[in-house]
Amino acid sequence: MAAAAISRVAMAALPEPVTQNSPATMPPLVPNTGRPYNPVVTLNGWTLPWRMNQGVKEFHLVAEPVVREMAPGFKAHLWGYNGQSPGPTIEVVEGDRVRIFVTNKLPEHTSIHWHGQRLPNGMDGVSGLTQPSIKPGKTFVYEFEARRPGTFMYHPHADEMTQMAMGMMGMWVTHPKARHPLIDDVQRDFCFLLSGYDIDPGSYTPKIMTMLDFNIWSWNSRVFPGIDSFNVRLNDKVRFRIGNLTMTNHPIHLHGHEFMVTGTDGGPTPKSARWLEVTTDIAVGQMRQLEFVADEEGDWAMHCHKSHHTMNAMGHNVPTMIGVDHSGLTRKITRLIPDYMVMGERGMADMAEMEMELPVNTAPMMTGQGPFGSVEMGGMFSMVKVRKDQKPGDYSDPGWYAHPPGTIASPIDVANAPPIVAAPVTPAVGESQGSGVEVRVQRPGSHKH
Ligand SMILES: [Cu+2]
Repeated sequence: MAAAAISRVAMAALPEPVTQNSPATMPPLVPNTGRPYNPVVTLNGWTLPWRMNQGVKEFHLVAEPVVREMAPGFKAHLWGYNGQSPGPTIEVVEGDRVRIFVTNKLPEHTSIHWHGQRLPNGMDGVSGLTQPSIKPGKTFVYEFEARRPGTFMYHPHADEMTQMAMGMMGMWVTHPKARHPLIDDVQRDFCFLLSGYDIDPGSYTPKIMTMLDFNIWSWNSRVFPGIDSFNVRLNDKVRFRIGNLTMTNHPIHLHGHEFMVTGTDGGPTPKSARWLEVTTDIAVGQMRQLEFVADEEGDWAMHCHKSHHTMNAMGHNVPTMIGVDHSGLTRKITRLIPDYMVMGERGMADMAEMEMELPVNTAPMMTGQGPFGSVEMGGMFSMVKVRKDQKPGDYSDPGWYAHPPGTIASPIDVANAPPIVAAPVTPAVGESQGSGVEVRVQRPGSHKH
């Protein structure tokens, strides 16, 4: 039998599938078998345990319908793996031989494509092209060597539109087997996937035919305020591995620090091709690896910079009402409908503050209580909490940042403020300081000497 062929004996006993029911961020899974590595932390997720079988790392993924809490009070009926959407992160080491059993408990066939991996063609998971689809109730086995270190993804390559719109995806991290010139050691290594859904307020199942108009923009199938913060110690080197399996690009923005993109799904980026940024666009099907030293204390926002992606389910047909005076109309309507309410006359911030009754299963459009009031965010928004006293390896939420006195933007008492001093006059371009000379354009040839 060829070395690359799957051992029929090994297949005889399937490893017990492990299931996770909590959407909480699980602590890193420190390896107790196989080669050592520094594990990642999956945002509002977990790493799949494995068993060693004669030198092969064996995992068991179960494709199945799941109920995912996307935020407190908002549950979605998705499809995922081993109890959650996204599925568990798979962590291996460069050079590991990996065997993954995939059991299909969905009502239709599926397959798994190992996005970004070097592997034998027949292990690539493209239903119909490289393998027959995995029919409901059946188990397939994939086996290959994790040939290069990096961050990868997994997702079905069978009825993709439906299965990815339903949340079937996961991350895969291959750690380097030794010190790698382009892969730095970090103290905190976070990973998560960007995923988008179209779930009407009050309903539970995503609309799978949606092409563009998604209304739920999530990180690992969670939306703010349901997304955990990234809690780190001051001066930690921090890495984010972010994969995009939505249907549009997401410019991911970090406050208070600059980062470098140190890797893509193609592997580590050469040092000469790295530059500092505070926002990096992650296109569909891409992975970006961001690294920075968290050397500024505080609660730093981190979010998608498309402002509609930091909101939860909303009616897209709401007209822009800024500057419209409804007072006369409202009075007339209130006579007929006592609860009538006008929205958006001064902007949409009121939406976050008013206690409007929501349908039973949804998340408010913009919400999240911060220490100073409503954060007016939703969707793809979280925080990096940098603290001096966060213990190494402690990922728990340290609470709100206590700002040193005098370091918070604050209101001033305009009435009792010193008199306004006129700003110094700045000469316009073409004017010399205070001369008041007007510049005239002369037509060529009209010079007189
Ligand atoms: Cu976005």
